[in-house]
This record gives sequence, structure tokens and C-alpha cells, in this order.
Amino acid sequence: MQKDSKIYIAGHLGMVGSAIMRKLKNEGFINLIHKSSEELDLTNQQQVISFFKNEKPEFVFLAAAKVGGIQANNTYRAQFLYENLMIQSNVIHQSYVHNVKKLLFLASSCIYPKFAEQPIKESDLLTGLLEYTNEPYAIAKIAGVKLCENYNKQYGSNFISVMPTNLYGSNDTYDLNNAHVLPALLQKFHHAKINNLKNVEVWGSGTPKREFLHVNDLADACYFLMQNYKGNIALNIGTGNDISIKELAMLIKDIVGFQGSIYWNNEKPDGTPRKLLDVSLIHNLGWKHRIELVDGIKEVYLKKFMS
Ligand code: GFB
Repeated sequence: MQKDSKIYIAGHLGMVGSAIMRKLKNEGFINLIHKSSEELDLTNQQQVISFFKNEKPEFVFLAAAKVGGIQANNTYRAQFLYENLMIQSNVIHQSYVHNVKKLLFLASSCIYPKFAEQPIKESDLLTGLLEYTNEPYAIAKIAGVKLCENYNKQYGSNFISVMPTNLYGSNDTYDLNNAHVLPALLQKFHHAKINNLKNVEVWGSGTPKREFLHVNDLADACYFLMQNYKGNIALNIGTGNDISIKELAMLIKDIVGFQGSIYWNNEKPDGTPRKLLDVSLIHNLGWKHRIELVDGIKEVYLKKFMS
């Protein structure tokens, strides 16, 4: 990518898309195009055809998707499958039709088998049953990875996929029904602290383990791979470390300074027991995360709740 290359960031207002926008601007790219979902409905094939005809981007970061935490995935099952299939099919196909030089597709670590051996390797994809709560989302994202791979094989396109672990950072979702666990716990503990509540409800048993990557590190990795990687392996992007939900809750309780107690609601699902990524491939390519979890959570908490 040259500084004046025409680069389309699909999903530029979301947590990942906005981080990629910040990264590209900081690197001096001056020809970035983006559309809000009101301006361009990516599930609408005709609108996407017209957009690509008019704009003809040279590079595409496909970060637009219907996303959410475990409860959102398990509630809006049809929408997670349909909307993500439509968004990625429209954007990937039109990128091929209009000879986009390179496209980067955002998949997710939750598309690996529920009981994959840990840490999970890229080769573990499609080797076992998926986690029920987010199977629709996972099937859609697997289809996206396979679309990129097979457009490359049949048409010679240069579409790469990435598999980020659980993310956190600016422009995350804090609505408790749809949020991922880290922002949800920041919200819950902060609310409990400022309202002097006695306890905070945390979902599940606390035993599942999760790996968390700051979205700025993810954007840095996407930029690095867009510049340096070509291939059909959907590369894992993570820190290589994970912690239990219980440890995360205690960590956030301390960072927020909540003095009350934690109530574990076992009515809520635990989801996948663990999904630690093997990040040796991307490390061997020369990329490694920089933001450690405690520093990252403190930065996010201060920016979101104390500024
Ligand atoms: O981030 P999260 O919602 O989704 O994490 P996944 C869910 C884990 O955190 C479960 C526990 O073990 C929950 O029981 N948890 C505890 C909570 N308290 C809360 C809470 O207040 N809110 C939430 N949300 N969880 C997602 C996939 O899986 O991973 C998505 O469903 C996506 O598709 C995302 O891929 C990266 O990590 O389980």
C-alpha cells in the first residue's frame, strides 16, 4: 500500500474498524474511504455493487460485521448468520469483480472447535464441533475465510484472513446485553462503585479462560500483515497468554476499586472452556503484541469512565 492508495475500511465506526482507521492515519495514509451503515447497507448486494463501481478501492479492510458477546450471539442467532454471510459475500465478491489488489478479512478465534487442543493452531480449523452459543457467527466467519481462500485459488486474488482473539479497547460495546465480558465487567464494577452497591453479578462459573488483545495491537497486526503477508492460512493474532474469567473479574474489581463482593450467576452460560491461540506463526513473521492486559485495561477504564 502506498500513502495515496485508495483504501476502503468497511466497519470504520466499530471497535476494530476505527482502530484500523487510526493506525492508517498515523502511518500517513491520505486516501481512506468509509461509509456508515446508514450510508451503505453492506447486506444489500445492489448497494455494494454501486459502491464498488463508483469508488473502485485498491485495498479493503473488511472489519464490518454483526458482533457481540456470548448472550448477543445466542439471542440473535439468525441475524448473526445471515447478516455476516451477506456482508462478507458482497464485499469479497465485489472486491474480486473490481480487481482490489488486496483484502484483509477479520475472522475470530471463536470459530475454532469448542474442544480444540490448547493452544489452538491455525490447522485446527474445522477439526471439531463448534461452541453452540456462537455457532451461527462461527459458521458465517468460517465461510468468509473459505471465500477468501477459494477466490485466491480460483481467481488468483490476494485476500487474506486473520483470527484475532477476544478484543477490547476504544469504541467497544458496553451495553450489558450485547457486550463482551471485559467491557461488561468494567461497566458493572464501575456502576457498582459509584452507586455504592453491595455486589456485582458476574456470569457463569468463572472457570473458562480467555485471551485478550488490545484493539490497537490488532490494528497494528492487520497493517503489518496487509504489508507483509500473502497466503491462505487465516493467521492467529493474540498475546499467547490467557486468564480465567474469575481472575479477570478480580483484576477489574481491583482496577476499578470496587470494595463489595461478587455474585456468580450460574444460570448464564460459560461458553467455550478455553480458546488460547498459538501465535507462533505471526511471531515468526515478525509481529508481536505490545500492550499488556493490566496496562490495557487501566488505559481503557480511565479513557471510558474517568475522562
Ligand atoms: O466475551 P464473551 O461474552 O464471549 O465472554 P466469548 C463470555 C465469558 O465471560 C463466558 C463470562 O464464560 C461468560 O460466562 N462472563 C462473565 C460474561 N460475566 C459476563 C458478562 O457480564 N458479560 C459477558 N458477555 N460475559 C465470544 C463469541 O465468545 O467471543 C463471539 O460469542 C466473539 O462470537 C467473541 O467471537 C470474540 O469469549 O465466550
